[in-house]
Amino acid sequence: MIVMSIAGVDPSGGAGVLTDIKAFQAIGVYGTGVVTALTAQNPYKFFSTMPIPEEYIEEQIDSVLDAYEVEFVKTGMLYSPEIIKMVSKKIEQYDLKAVVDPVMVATSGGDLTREDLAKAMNKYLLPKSILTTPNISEAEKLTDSKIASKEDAIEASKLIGCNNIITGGHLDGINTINIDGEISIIKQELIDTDNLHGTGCNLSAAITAFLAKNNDLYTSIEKALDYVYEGIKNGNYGTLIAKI
Ligand code: PXL
Repeated sequence: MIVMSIAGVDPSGGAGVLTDIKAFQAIGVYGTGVVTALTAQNPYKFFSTMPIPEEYIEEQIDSVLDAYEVEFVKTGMLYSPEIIKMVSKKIEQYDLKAVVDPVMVATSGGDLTREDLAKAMNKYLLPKSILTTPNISEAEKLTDSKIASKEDAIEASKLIGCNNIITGGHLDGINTINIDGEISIIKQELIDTDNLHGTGCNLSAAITAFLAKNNDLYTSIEKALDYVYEGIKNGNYGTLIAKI
């Protein structure tokens, strides 16, 4: 069971490819990591982004997949429409099952993308993906709508071009799941903490790992939501620590 993260590096280890690998490891699958960009940041402050050239991201993907059989991949910070296009080409080429975290802006306020990526994600990436995991503001960008209620989230989930979970951290803990057009709601208790850096990365990485362990999509989402909840509850140093 080898999975892949294609994402940016947060050197403080709370988000991005480093945290993805930790989640993969905690859940018991072997993680590989392709880097799309370096960032300089910590859980409280975002300093800057240094993107990796697109051809070099492609070379990293090819070099790993040249050696390893990978079925499930998770994407995080993709930074530009060109990178999104290239990654969607790779998904097709290697017949990958992709969980897409449609990262656009860091919780700390840093800009993780060169420009509005929603259009490129909708056009190239989501139609080839098995799941996307937007938070409320990402779902608003993907669907060009406003989400202020459970009903709004359900409507938005129907507009997104693949299976999705719209996470409810900013909607009273109401997670809206749409799998093959069937809507489910999983409501979670919100924990009063600012220890939330990397929650989105952890969720999509955990879903990917649970899928690789042969869970179906809904079960993988359920288990990953529990995993992240435990991580937030047990977190320290301003970031998540998962215990399973
Ligand atoms: O959670 C979004 C995210 C994704 N990828 C990287 C990040 C962040 C948020 O800080 O730093 C590299």
